[in-house]
Amino acid sequence: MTTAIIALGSNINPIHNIQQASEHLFRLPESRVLAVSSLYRTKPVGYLDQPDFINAVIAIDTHLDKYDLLLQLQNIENHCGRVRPFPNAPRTLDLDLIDYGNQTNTDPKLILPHPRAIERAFVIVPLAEILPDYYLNNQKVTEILHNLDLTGVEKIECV
Ligand code: PH2
Ligand code: MG
Ligand code: MG
Repeated sequence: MTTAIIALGSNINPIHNIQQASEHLFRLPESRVLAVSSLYRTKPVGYLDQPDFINAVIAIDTHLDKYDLLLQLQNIENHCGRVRPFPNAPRTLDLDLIDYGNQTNTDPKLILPHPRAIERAFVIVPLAEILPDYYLNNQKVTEILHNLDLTGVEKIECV
């Protein structure tokens, strides 16, 4: 069994899409959901001229190989109608594999841990909510959180 961390993001019909995606994650083969974060409304990072995102993080235990898991995540993205008109365009659903059992992978198709995760409050805040003691890039999540600017990341109390 390997623990994997999955970041969910959407800024087109986002609450619906994130809920759909989490239902799919509960049905992943050879896997079991360990924890689901709250939903967070977040200001776009990078390309700014787009709607706010909804972000969340889900932790699973899985027997799937990391590439099989990646394929499953891509299938869920496609099922939820992901289109990529241009880089960083608003997205119906983005599922990023953030970490897989603390393994390092340098294959450009699947870099692990996710190279930008530790800079992104929209990933670290929900991760810290569910697994504060987890280590990402050999750093405790609460310590990563401590060094981040958390503006623009707001927990949704009630959907
Ligand atoms: N995803 C991006 C780029 N910028 N900003 C927020 N707030 N949330 C995201 O999920 C996000 C982003 C690329 O995947
Ligand atoms: Mg992404
Ligand atoms: Mg992605």
